[in-house]
Amino acid sequence: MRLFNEHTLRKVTSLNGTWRMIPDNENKGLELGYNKELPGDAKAVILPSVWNFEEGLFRYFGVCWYEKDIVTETENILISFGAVTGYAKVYFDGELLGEHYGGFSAFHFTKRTTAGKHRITVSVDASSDAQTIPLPYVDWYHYGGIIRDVELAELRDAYIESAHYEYELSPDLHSAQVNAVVTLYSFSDVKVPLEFTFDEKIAAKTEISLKQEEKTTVTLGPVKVDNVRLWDIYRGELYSCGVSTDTDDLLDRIGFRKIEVAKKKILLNGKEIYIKGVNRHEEHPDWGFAVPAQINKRDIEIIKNMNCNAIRGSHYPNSRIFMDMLDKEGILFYGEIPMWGFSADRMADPVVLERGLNMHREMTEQYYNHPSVVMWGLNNECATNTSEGRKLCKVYAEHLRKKGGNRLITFASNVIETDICLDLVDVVSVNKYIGWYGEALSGWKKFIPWLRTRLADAGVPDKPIILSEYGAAAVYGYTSFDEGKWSEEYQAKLLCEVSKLCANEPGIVGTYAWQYCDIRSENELNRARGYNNKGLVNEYRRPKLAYYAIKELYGRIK
Ligand code: ADA
Repeated sequence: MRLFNEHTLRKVTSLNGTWRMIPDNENKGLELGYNKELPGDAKAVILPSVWNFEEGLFRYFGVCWYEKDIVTETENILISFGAVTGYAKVYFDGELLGEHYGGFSAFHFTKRTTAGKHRITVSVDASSDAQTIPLPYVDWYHYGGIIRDVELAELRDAYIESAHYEYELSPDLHSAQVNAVVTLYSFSDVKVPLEFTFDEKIAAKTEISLKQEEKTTVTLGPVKVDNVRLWDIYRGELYSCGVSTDTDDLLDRIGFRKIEVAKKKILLNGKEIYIKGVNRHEEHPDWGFAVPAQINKRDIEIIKNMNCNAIRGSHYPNSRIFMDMLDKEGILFYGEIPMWGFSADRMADPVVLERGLNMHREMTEQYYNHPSVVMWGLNNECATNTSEGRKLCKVYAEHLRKKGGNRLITFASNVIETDICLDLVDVVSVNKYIGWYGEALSGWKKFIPWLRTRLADAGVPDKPIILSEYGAAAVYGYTSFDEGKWSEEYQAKLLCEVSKLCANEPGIVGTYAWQYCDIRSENELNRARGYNNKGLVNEYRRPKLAYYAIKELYGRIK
């Protein structure tokens, strides 16, 4: 689901709603023929959703099978999934159609078939091991399921798989040249007309020959845009654009903006900015990862109300509709893959490297046109102080520089003292929990100015620094005069003191408080209530004292 219609020509039907589902604890579904027909005791579930809220499945992290019967009117179809947590295998009338690994990005499969009744079956494996991303141990919950929209598109011979709008702004940022880079796929050898529309006007036209079962990429344009309305913080200036053949189309929106670093600063459209951010998990206690669009919208309202101008999508790609909303509201987004807490030996595993790279490929591909995405994160709190970590970071950074568009590159380091990857990025991001784990709150006063010394020692004196995580847990409703740990007072005090120190420190260009809302955590033993309680609002989005304190403070920072 997007915030606008992506198609007016292509016939798309939502496959959300009722499916049949059954857990497969022993992973014997294929042997038992689940791919052809699920057993009679499969139960009805409503998608998108996580299975953990179905009776008896709260702590189930294995395989589940889903099945739905569909009727098609054409021979060529495309089945798309917004996201399926873990490993998905998709069967069409019992035959394997394709597989996809990675829980937070979209994927699709095409099929040439006959018009009529068909069956789609999906096995979803949400288990984790030493080679999965994320690993078994994380500080959030491993929900399983088909967590984002499922759609069926009925196609003619050719369809538009993707369209990237690449633009170059003039040095004064007053005009731009835009090209549409379009990838098409065809079920047969055909010649199709192709049109690029920009801001409701036809910008370029051509005719292209497509080969059967092949992808073809063409560039259309450039179109010149004068008097550009720039996309900026709180100014979601968007231009509609689209490409179409005679039978298919793909519509989108872009925003013109320029993000760069210059001598310890981040510049947006040539002007210095200060990031007033929060970390946010796309999670809700009653919906898991299948957060309804209405809650996503409300989250943005609450975050904007707190005078934030930025969100870090910790720790995985968020839903497209959420990205559309950020584009419209003019909020900056920092996107990353769920590579959280990987040790050197895990990062040295070629399976991990390739899986992570593929997740980056999908994230850059799917987020390409979103102006709100200004920063890519390679990973979070990994062994970036080791040669294994450096090797992996180099591969990901190279990919992002080539394919990521005009975005800054970073990663969140919790080993800043010994990190050896700082030269690979545009912005140095630091996670630190002084005042919560270990050291006393007063430690921040030394730590913040020390960061600049550390960067100089690391040979990167001019890189801007962001505090990508800092915070303290507060159990919602627990208040106390003594400002003790777990109280709302202590949390508010810590967040404000640190945010203020950062705002007054030259070379620190922003903060992402940890975290927007309380989230359910795997780390039950160390987490009161089984939640990470460092939210500025609780899991039901009710404000704690820190919410008002940060709102007031961020309101004062220019
Ligand atoms: C880490 C991690 C977060 C969260 C946080 C905490 O920095 O990146 O996901 O677990 O610690 O609350 O301890």
